[in-house]
Amino acid sequence: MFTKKKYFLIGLMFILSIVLVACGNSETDGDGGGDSDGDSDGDTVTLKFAHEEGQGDVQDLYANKFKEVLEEKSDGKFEVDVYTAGTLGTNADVLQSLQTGAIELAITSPGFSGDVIPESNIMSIPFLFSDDLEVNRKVLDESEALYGPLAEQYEDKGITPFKFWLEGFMWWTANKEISTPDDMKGVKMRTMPSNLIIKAYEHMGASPQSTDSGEIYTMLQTKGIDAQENPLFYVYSSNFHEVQDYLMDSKHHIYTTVTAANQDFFEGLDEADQELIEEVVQEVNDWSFDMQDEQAQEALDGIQEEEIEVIELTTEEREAFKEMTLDVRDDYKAESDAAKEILETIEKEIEEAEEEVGN
Ligand code: 6CS
Repeated sequence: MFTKKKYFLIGLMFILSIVLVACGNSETDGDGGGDSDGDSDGDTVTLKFAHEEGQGDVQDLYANKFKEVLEEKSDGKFEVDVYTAGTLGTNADVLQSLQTGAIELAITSPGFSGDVIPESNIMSIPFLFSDDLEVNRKVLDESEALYGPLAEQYEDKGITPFKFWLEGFMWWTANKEISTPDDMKGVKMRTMPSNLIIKAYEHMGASPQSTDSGEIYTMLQTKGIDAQENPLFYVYSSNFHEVQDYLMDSKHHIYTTVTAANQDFFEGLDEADQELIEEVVQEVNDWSFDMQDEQAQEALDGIQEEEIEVIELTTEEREAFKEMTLDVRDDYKAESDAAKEILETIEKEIEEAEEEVGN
């Protein structure tokens, strides 16, 4: 559990990070407010790029690849500073900093933006996406629902979303086997804070609790929670396998996220720079699919060396959980006209992609 000393240290780190960001801004701004044009030193523009994971995790590899490619392709005009999780506050703080322009770029996940941009909860509906990652990759890359009405919702909140992408299937880890709705009853399941995720687990009979990612390990260890959901690479790098007995290949969901910019910053760039950034995001996105796959494979190999039982749910078992969560689709559609359009369109797109990729 977190002690007062830990809270004090975390608080201190957060205040320090805010001061650092503010100092960075004041070097070049002179306007005293949140900037949105990057810090420029002569001909070099320094961009702050924050993400939600630790060093060496999928988002960190993505952000560093972006840094490498953009710095090279812009001939040094852009310099990118990558900030890992926690260095600029919580994931909710990062989202807010992206909105205000205190940072220019971020990887921000719907699990954290769902209550700010309710339509982004489309990504949090379990059993919506395919159990074929190639199908999901195609949908995330090309979807009219995502790059039309959903993108508009991000823009209304001051964010330009470039690309939605995936970090692998979500797996359950738990201190008991979970393969039937009966097994799920009353399980204290840790989730990200989005309301829709919490509702979905309530429908499954669990007792969901949202906590900050930094608290998951200790809460599992002290039995404050029984289970959690995350992609394999994250289970492994966070050492959840040390404090859990079962790993369920449930394919109940994919972990999706979005690479985005502060809108004022992006729209303030000239056309050539906008195109360059979009080109680099697309290149890194294409690269990230195999990268996340390799990370998942390495993690599974590592986890299997430990004392943890791996359970693969059958199609029928997965179907039973899916049935229990269908109501959240209605809740999502009731959110707004845009939400209704997004869900109805993406359901069709997933079906079409299943046919195309399957053939
Ligand atoms: O479960 C979480 O909170 C985290 N999971 C991942 C894969 N990325 C960031 C997030 O903090």
